[in-house]
Amino acid sequence: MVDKKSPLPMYYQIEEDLKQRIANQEYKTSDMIPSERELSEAFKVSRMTVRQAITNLVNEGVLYREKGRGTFVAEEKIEQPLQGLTSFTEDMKARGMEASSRLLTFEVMRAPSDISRKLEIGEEAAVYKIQRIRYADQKPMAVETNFLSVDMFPDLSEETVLGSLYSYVEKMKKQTIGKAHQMIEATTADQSLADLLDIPVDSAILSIERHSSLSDGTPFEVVKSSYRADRYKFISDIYRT
Ligand code: 16G
Repeated sequence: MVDKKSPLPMYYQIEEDLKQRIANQEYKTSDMIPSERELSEAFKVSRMTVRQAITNLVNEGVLYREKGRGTFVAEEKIEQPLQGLTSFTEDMKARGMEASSRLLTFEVMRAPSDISRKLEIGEEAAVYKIQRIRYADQKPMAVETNFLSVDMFPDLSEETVLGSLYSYVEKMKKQTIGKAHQMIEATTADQSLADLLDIPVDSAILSIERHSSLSDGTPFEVVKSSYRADRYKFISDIYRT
Protein backbone atom coordinates (compact mmCIF):
# COMPACT_ATOMS: atom_id res chain seq x y z
CA MET A 1 0.00 0.00 0.00
CA VAL A 2 1.07 3.61 -0.36
CA ASP A 3 1.41 6.24 2.33
CA LYS A 4 0.34 9.67 1.05
CA LYS A 5 2.10 11.37 3.97
CA SER A 6 5.42 9.74 3.24
CA PRO A 7 8.13 11.95 1.69
CA LEU A 8 8.77 9.14 -0.81
CA PRO A 9 7.22 9.82 -4.23
CA MET A 10 4.01 7.90 -4.88
CA TYR A 11 5.31 6.21 -8.04
CA TYR A 12 8.30 4.95 -6.06
CA GLN A 13 6.06 3.50 -3.36
CA ILE A 14 4.01 1.73 -6.02
CA GLU A 15 7.18 0.30 -7.58
CA GLU A 16 8.26 -1.04 -4.19
CA ASP A 17 4.80 -2.48 -3.52
CA LEU A 18 4.73 -4.28 -6.88
CA LYS A 19 8.29 -5.59 -6.38
CA GLN A 20 7.26 -6.91 -2.98
CA ARG A 21 4.29 -8.73 -4.50
CA ILE A 22 6.60 -10.28 -7.09
CA ALA A 23 9.08 -11.31 -4.38
CA ASN A 24 6.19 -12.88 -2.40
CA GLN A 25 5.13 -14.75 -5.53
CA GLU A 26 1.72 -13.09 -5.38
CA TYR A 27 2.54 -12.21 -8.99
CA LYS A 28 4.63 -14.96 -10.56
CA THR A 29 6.83 -14.98 -13.67
CA SER A 30 4.70 -14.44 -16.82
CA ASP A 31 1.62 -13.43 -14.78
CA MET A 32 -0.29 -10.42 -16.06
CA ILE A 33 -0.42 -7.65 -13.48
CA PRO A 34 -3.64 -5.63 -12.98
CA SER A 35 -4.37 -2.88 -15.52
CA GLU A 36 -3.40 0.76 -14.97
CA ARG A 37 -7.02 1.53 -14.19
CA GLU A 38 -7.28 -1.24 -11.60
CA LEU A 39 -4.00 -0.23 -9.99
CA SER A 40 -4.93 3.45 -9.88
CA GLU A 41 -8.17 2.52 -8.12
CA ALA A 42 -6.43 0.14 -5.71
CA PHE A 43 -3.70 2.64 -4.80
CA LYS A 44 -6.02 5.66 -5.01
CA VAL A 45 -3.61 7.57 -7.22
CA SER A 46 -3.80 8.93 -10.77
CA ARG A 47 -3.23 6.68 -13.76
CA MET A 48 -0.24 8.90 -14.66
CA THR A 49 1.43 7.95 -11.39
CA VAL A 50 0.77 4.25 -11.98
CA ARG A 51 2.08 4.56 -15.53
CA GLN A 52 5.31 6.13 -14.30
CA ALA A 53 5.84 3.30 -11.77
CA ILE A 54 5.19 0.66 -14.43
CA THR A 55 7.46 2.35 -16.97
CA ASN A 56 10.27 2.41 -14.42
CA LEU A 57 9.77 -1.30 -13.69
CA VAL A 58 9.72 -2.07 -17.42
CA ASN A 59 12.97 -0.15 -17.86
CA GLU A 60 14.48 -2.06 -14.95
CA GLY A 61 13.47 -5.35 -16.58
CA VAL A 62 11.11 -6.36 -13.75
CA LEU A 63 8.01 -6.14 -15.99
CA TYR A 64 7.44 -6.26 -19.75
CA ARG A 65 4.61 -4.91 -21.87
CA GLU A 66 2.96 -6.74 -24.74
CA LYS A 67 1.09 -4.53 -27.15
CA GLY A 68 -2.66 -4.98 -26.89
CA ARG A 69 -2.34 -7.64 -24.18
CA GLY A 70 -1.08 -6.08 -20.95
CA THR A 71 1.90 -5.93 -18.61
CA PHE A 72 3.57 -9.09 -17.33
CA VAL A 73 6.13 -10.16 -14.75
CA ALA A 74 9.53 -10.78 -16.36
CA GLU A 75 11.79 -13.65 -15.45
CA GLU A 76 14.38 -12.79 -12.83
CA LYS A 77 17.69 -11.84 -14.40
CA ILE A 78 20.67 -14.15 -14.08
CA GLU A 79 23.29 -12.50 -11.88
CA GLN A 80 26.72 -13.14 -13.30
CA PRO A 81 29.61 -12.30 -10.95
CA LEU A 82 32.47 -10.50 -12.63
CA GLN A 83 35.02 -12.37 -10.53
CA GLY A 84 36.17 -15.80 -11.59
CA LEU A 85 36.93 -17.01 -15.08
CA THR A 86 34.13 -19.46 -15.75
CA SER A 87 32.50 -21.02 -18.78
CA PHE A 88 28.89 -20.81 -19.84
CA THR A 89 28.45 -24.52 -19.07
CA GLU A 90 29.83 -24.05 -15.53
CA ASP A 91 27.76 -20.90 -14.94
CA MET A 92 24.52 -22.69 -15.83
CA LYS A 93 25.40 -25.80 -13.84
CA ALA A 94 26.10 -23.64 -10.76
CA ARG A 95 22.52 -22.37 -11.05
CA GLY A 96 20.95 -25.76 -11.52
CA MET A 97 20.19 -24.96 -15.16
CA GLU A 98 21.03 -27.04 -18.19
CA ALA A 99 23.42 -25.53 -20.74
CA SER A 100 23.08 -26.44 -24.38
CA SER A 101 24.17 -24.93 -27.69
CA ARG A 102 23.14 -24.71 -31.30
CA LEU A 103 26.05 -24.52 -33.66
CA LEU A 104 25.58 -21.84 -36.32
CA THR A 105 29.09 -21.78 -37.77
CA PHE A 106 32.13 -24.03 -37.50
CA GLU A 107 34.69 -23.06 -40.07
CA VAL A 108 38.39 -22.68 -40.63
CA MET A 109 39.43 -19.34 -42.06
CA ARG A 110 42.42 -17.02 -42.42
CA ALA A 111 42.53 -14.95 -39.23
CA PRO A 112 41.21 -11.41 -39.61
CA SER A 113 43.98 -9.00 -38.62
CA ASP A 114 42.54 -8.04 -35.22
CA ILE A 115 42.16 -11.74 -34.32
CA SER A 116 45.69 -12.76 -35.31
CA ARG A 117 47.03 -9.84 -33.32
CA LYS A 118 45.01 -10.76 -30.22
CA LEU A 119 45.85 -14.47 -30.51
CA GLU A 120 49.51 -13.57 -31.18
CA ILE A 121 49.62 -15.86 -34.21
CA GLY A 122 50.96 -15.20 -37.72
CA GLU A 123 49.05 -12.81 -39.94
CA GLU A 124 46.40 -14.77 -41.83
CA ALA A 125 47.17 -18.00 -39.89
CA ALA A 126 44.28 -20.48 -39.83
CA VAL A 127 41.70 -20.01 -37.10
CA TYR A 128 38.40 -21.65 -36.24
CA LYS A 129 35.41 -19.39 -36.26
CA ILE A 130 32.79 -20.99 -34.05
CA GLN A 131 29.42 -19.38 -33.63
CA ARG A 132 26.99 -20.84 -31.11
CA ILE A 133 23.64 -19.90 -29.61
CA ARG A 134 23.91 -20.68 -25.90
CA TYR A 135 20.77 -21.87 -24.14
CA ALA A 136 19.88 -22.14 -20.46
CA ASP A 137 17.10 -24.66 -19.91
CA GLN A 138 16.32 -24.47 -23.64
CA LYS A 139 15.97 -20.67 -23.62
CA PRO A 140 18.39 -18.60 -25.73
CA MET A 141 20.69 -16.44 -23.57
CA ALA A 142 23.57 -15.45 -25.83
CA VAL A 143 25.18 -15.76 -29.22
CA GLU A 144 28.93 -16.34 -29.00
CA THR A 145 31.60 -16.26 -31.67
CA ASN A 146 34.92 -17.83 -30.67
CA PHE A 147 38.18 -17.65 -32.57
CA LEU A 148 40.87 -20.21 -31.75
CA SER A 149 44.12 -21.09 -33.46
CA VAL A 150 43.98 -24.26 -35.59
CA ASP A 151 47.68 -24.94 -34.89
CA MET A 152 46.99 -24.97 -31.18
CA PHE A 153 43.88 -27.19 -31.34
CA PRO A 154 44.18 -29.27 -34.54
CA ASP A 155 41.61 -31.86 -33.43
CA LEU A 156 38.80 -29.50 -32.40
CA SER A 157 35.51 -30.80 -33.76
CA GLU A 158 31.91 -29.69 -34.16
CA GLU A 159 30.87 -32.32 -31.66
CA THR A 160 33.28 -30.94 -29.05
CA VAL A 161 32.04 -27.39 -29.32
CA LEU A 162 28.44 -28.52 -28.89
CA GLY A 163 29.64 -29.28 -25.36
CA SER A 164 32.04 -27.15 -23.33
CA LEU A 165 35.04 -25.54 -24.96
CA TYR A 166 36.75 -24.94 -21.60
CA SER A 167 36.31 -28.56 -20.61
CA TYR A 168 37.94 -29.56 -23.94
CA VAL A 169 40.91 -27.24 -23.30
CA GLU A 170 41.39 -28.45 -19.73
CA LYS A 171 40.34 -32.09 -19.73
CA MET A 172 41.21 -33.21 -23.25
CA LYS A 173 44.13 -30.91 -24.02
CA LYS A 174 45.37 -30.89 -20.40
CA GLN A 175 46.03 -27.15 -20.50
CA THR A 176 45.43 -24.76 -17.62
CA ILE A 177 43.32 -21.70 -18.33
CA GLY A 178 44.86 -18.72 -16.58
CA LYS A 179 43.20 -15.38 -17.06
CA ALA A 180 41.08 -13.27 -19.37
CA HIS A 181 40.65 -9.64 -20.24
CA GLN A 182 36.99 -8.78 -20.73
CA MET A 183 35.15 -5.74 -22.07
CA ILE A 184 31.42 -5.16 -21.74
CA GLU A 185 29.45 -2.56 -23.64
CA ALA A 186 25.83 -1.78 -24.41
CA THR A 187 24.43 -2.38 -27.90
CA THR A 188 21.09 -3.29 -29.45
CA ALA A 189 19.94 -6.34 -31.40
CA ASP A 190 19.71 -6.10 -35.18
CA GLN A 191 17.19 -8.29 -37.02
CA SER A 192 19.36 -11.40 -37.30
CA LEU A 193 20.52 -11.31 -33.66
CA ALA A 194 16.96 -10.65 -32.52
CA ASP A 195 15.77 -13.72 -34.45
CA LEU A 196 18.50 -15.92 -32.97
CA LEU A 197 17.81 -14.76 -29.41
CA ASP A 198 14.03 -14.67 -29.84
CA ILE A 199 13.72 -11.03 -28.75
CA PRO A 200 12.32 -7.91 -30.44
CA VAL A 201 14.59 -5.98 -32.83
CA ASP A 202 16.48 -3.17 -31.03
CA SER A 203 16.32 -4.92 -27.63
CA ALA A 204 19.20 -4.08 -25.30
CA ILE A 205 22.22 -6.36 -25.60
CA LEU A 206 25.34 -6.72 -23.45
CA SER A 207 28.16 -7.02 -25.91
CA ILE A 208 31.18 -8.74 -24.40
CA GLU A 209 34.63 -9.40 -25.77
CA ARG A 210 36.91 -11.78 -23.90
CA HIS A 211 40.59 -12.48 -24.58
CA SER A 212 41.64 -15.56 -22.64
CA SER A 213 45.11 -16.98 -22.00
CA LEU A 214 46.55 -20.18 -20.62
CA SER A 215 48.39 -20.03 -17.30
CA ASP A 216 51.73 -19.63 -19.16
CA GLY A 217 50.37 -16.47 -20.79
CA THR A 218 49.66 -17.91 -24.27
CA PRO A 219 46.44 -16.40 -25.69
CA PHE A 220 44.07 -19.22 -26.66
CA GLU A 221 40.72 -17.61 -27.51
CA VAL A 222 39.07 -14.40 -28.60
CA VAL A 223 35.32 -14.43 -27.99
CA LYS A 224 32.68 -11.95 -29.03
CA SER A 225 29.41 -12.52 -27.22
CA SER A 226 25.98 -10.92 -27.30
CA TYR A 227 24.06 -11.55 -24.09
CA ARG A 228 20.39 -10.72 -23.61
CA ALA A 229 20.25 -7.67 -21.33
CA ASP A 230 16.72 -8.62 -20.24
CA ARG A 231 18.05 -11.91 -18.82
CA TYR A 232 21.51 -10.98 -17.55
CA LYS A 233 23.10 -8.59 -15.14
CA PHE A 234 26.76 -8.49 -14.22
CA ILE A 235 27.62 -7.94 -10.59
CA SER A 236 30.85 -7.27 -8.72
CA ASP A 237 32.07 -6.36 -5.25
CA ILE A 238 34.28 -3.33 -5.24
CA TYR A 239 36.58 -2.13 -2.50
CA ARG A 240 37.72 1.33 -1.56
CA THR A 241 41.48 1.36 -1.30
C1 16G B 1 31.46 -17.97 -21.58
C2 16G B 1 32.46 -16.93 -22.02
C3 16G B 1 33.13 -17.28 -23.31
C4 16G B 1 33.68 -18.68 -23.28
C5 16G B 1 32.58 -19.66 -22.94
C6 16G B 1 33.06 -21.08 -22.82
C7 16G B 1 31.37 -14.87 -21.18
C8 16G B 1 30.94 -13.51 -21.48
N1 16G B 1 31.89 -15.59 -22.15
O1 16G B 1 30.28 -17.91 -22.30
O2 16G B 1 34.18 -16.38 -23.51
O3 16G B 1 34.23 -19.03 -24.52
O4 16G B 1 32.01 -19.29 -21.67
O5 16G B 1 31.93 -21.87 -22.51
O6 16G B 1 31.24 -15.29 -20.06
P1 16G B 1 31.85 -23.42 -22.69
O7 16G B 1 33.02 -24.04 -21.98
O8 16G B 1 30.54 -23.80 -22.11
O9 16G B 1 31.92 -23.72 -24.17
